[in-house]
Amino acid sequence: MEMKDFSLEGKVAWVTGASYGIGFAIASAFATAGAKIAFNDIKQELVDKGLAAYKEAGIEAKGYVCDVTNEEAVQATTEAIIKDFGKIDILVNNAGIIKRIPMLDMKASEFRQVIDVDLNAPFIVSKAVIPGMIKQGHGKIINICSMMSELGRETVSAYAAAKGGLKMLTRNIASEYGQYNIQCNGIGPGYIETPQTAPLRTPGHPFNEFILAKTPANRWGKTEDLQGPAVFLASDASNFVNGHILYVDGGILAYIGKQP
Ligand code: NAP
Ligand code: GCO
Repeated sequence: MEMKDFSLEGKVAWVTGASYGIGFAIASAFATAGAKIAFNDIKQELVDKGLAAYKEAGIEAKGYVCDVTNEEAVQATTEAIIKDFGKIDILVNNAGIIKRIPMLDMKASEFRQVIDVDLNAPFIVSKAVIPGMIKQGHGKIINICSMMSELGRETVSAYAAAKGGLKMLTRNIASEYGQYNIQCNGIGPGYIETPQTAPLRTPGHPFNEFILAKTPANRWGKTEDLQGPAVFLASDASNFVNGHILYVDGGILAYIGKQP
């Protein structure tokens, strides 16, 4: 093995929902490793915000307005990225939402909306990108899973169902397309400091104390903690890793939790 195996030089990566948060951190790490970056978000102003952030970080990224649940928009964006960059080597299905509502209070339409973004969309985007990966003889797909791919908790029934399904979609893409030298793996972040978890992190919030007690590292994760694992799964260094969910959680899944 050589260190160049971890390089993404000459690669083109599409990270969905990457104007900020985990997607932005992963795309930034890919750029540092040499990749060209395409990202999308659901609104032009978010894409513009992302472009400004990438520029400030010295990263030349191209942004696309695309709702990942819209199959036509995803197909058009896939074609636009391939027209602009010539290919897509790496896809990160990062875009996601959560609705924290007790199941009995959740409308079926709210449940379906979470499933649509967090599970149906990774199917739609992967389906659009895989044919090009087959044609070029290689590809990397990374699905952003969750602790909720393995665990449940109150108020996140839709999200857990979606992320559990995303774990199995990851394994199925690996099974169906591994023969074309396409590796599909997942990253399962623990509890990370991003806008999505901001409501849970207010000092003194019982959930904040709970997560600190459940995490051996005794801290919330930072988006930077996900960068190395993402580069590894996007690089040639992981060409024989397929269908694996890499949990980057500070040890939460291994730990019964600190005694109160
Ligand atoms: P975030 O801060 O809420 O960012 C999510 C991004 O996805 C936003 O840019 C959002 O745009 C975009 N998005 C949402 N729906 C979209 C759609 N239909 N089409 C295109 N873009 C869409 O979330 P995050 O914390 O960075 O999480 C990113 C991923 O990691 C998600 O899949 C999440 O489930 C997962 N995750 C997060 C944590 C954590 O602790 N933060 C842990 C495990 C897994 P808008 O701003 O317009 O909504
Ligand atoms: C929650 C949190 C989690 C994190 C993440 C954990 O409400 O429990 O939002 O779901 O977002 O998915 O891995």
